[in-house]
Amino acid sequence: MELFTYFRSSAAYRVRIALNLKEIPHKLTTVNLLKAEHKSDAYLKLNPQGLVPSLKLDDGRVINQSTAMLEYLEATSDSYPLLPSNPYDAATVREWCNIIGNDIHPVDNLRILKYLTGTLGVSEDEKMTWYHHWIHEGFKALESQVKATPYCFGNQITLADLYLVPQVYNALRFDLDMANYPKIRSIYDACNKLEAFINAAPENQPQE
Ligand SMILES: N[C@@H](CCC(=O)N[C@@H](CS)C(=O)NCC(=O)O)C(=O)O
Repeated sequence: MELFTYFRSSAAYRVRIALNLKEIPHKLTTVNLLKAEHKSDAYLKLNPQGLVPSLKLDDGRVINQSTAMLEYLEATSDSYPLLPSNPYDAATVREWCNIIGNDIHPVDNLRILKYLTGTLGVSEDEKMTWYHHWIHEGFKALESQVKATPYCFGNQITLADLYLVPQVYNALRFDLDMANYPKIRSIYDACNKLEAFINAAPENQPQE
């Protein structure tokens, strides 16, 4: 498989962790967002939305949208299940993934922030207020539900951890005060002791 990725893309980061945990052989190809490589004709043929990541399967077929990739990997790989077997528990894990993937990440994404400051003329301070606000909204709900024993859903790593770690990484990069989220912080620290998470981290990716 070939994952088109960018070191700071949290959607790509989720998939990098899954590929590592499941030990699926893959190649990483950098799409540099700062150089607008995601808007190139070649990349748009792969991903018409011009967003990272994109996953090319061994037979050449392509999957876009990180959630679709994670579901595909979960359905096609027997190794390292990332959802609890009980359907209600699996729904709970998906619920937590969606708080991040559907309700935090889309409104705090690079193109939204650029639209705020560029098209709408919002100041840098106002942009950061927006950014922090939407993370706090989601993290408050997550903090009240996740188990943190030591991972989101107990002692099984689940998809929820794959969504949470990149989002926390991002929050810390933008100086979000994590004082009210001790469980989220401890899950982040527990996951980051594992090789699959360490190898997927932005600082361990090529930037070009
Ligand atoms: N829902 C998409 C989101 C993809 C996405 O927003 N990717 C970001 C990086 S994390 C991106 O490519 N941003 C480029 C831009 O905003 O111009 C997914 O989960 O794959």
